[in-house]
Amino acid sequence: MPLTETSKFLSYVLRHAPESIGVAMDSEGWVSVDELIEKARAAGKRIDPDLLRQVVETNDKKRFTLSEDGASIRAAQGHSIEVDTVGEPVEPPAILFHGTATRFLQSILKQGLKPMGRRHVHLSGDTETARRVGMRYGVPVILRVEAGAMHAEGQPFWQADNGVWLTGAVAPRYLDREVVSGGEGQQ
Ligand code: HQG
Repeated sequence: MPLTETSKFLSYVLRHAPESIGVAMDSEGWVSVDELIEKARAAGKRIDPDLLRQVVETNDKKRFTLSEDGASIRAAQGHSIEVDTVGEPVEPPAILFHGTATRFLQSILKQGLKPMGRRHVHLSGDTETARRVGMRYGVPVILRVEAGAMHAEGQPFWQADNGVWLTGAVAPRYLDREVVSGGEGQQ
């Protein structure tokens, strides 16, 4: 399969539906590479170890993580199923960013950020990444998140294998619209 198609297939299986091909997943989201390849083939998707390694290495957002011994693979973040890929909470920087689309802004400023279809709210350490995330849904807008204050008040944060910051719902009082020069979300 082409790289992008393989990446999309892996995202679906590893984040949302391991049962769709009958592959076993442990409580931390890992599946056996050998079993994944075998079950994918049975489902009509040809993947081999080299292709898998290529997808892991070239993926623009480092969506997948291979275990140190190369025997297991998991999605770094973005899950909808209940797996613990994040380990222990860590202290976040004082400010993190969330990129969204202008059409969601009113609702977000009123209700706060919610995990929606995922296990966590996803936050970025920089505005450029946040802008790219927001662009997926329309005209992007960047929110500043007072992560340090949330953390000081007891809300846990985690960092995914690929650096993306994760937390639970973010109340509106921690959110501010990022004012940017040039209108492009660049710092
Ligand atoms: C919005 C991608 C209305 C939220 C990215 C977002 C990221 C609300 C959308 C990762 C809301 C959910 C995650 C509220 C949140 N009212 N809208 N109260 N609360 N929203 O895709 O953060 O390509 O589930 O702003 O790069 O956009 O999958 O989350 O627009 O890292 O690897 O609801 O997914 O990575 O959308 O993206 P998503 P996200 P991948």
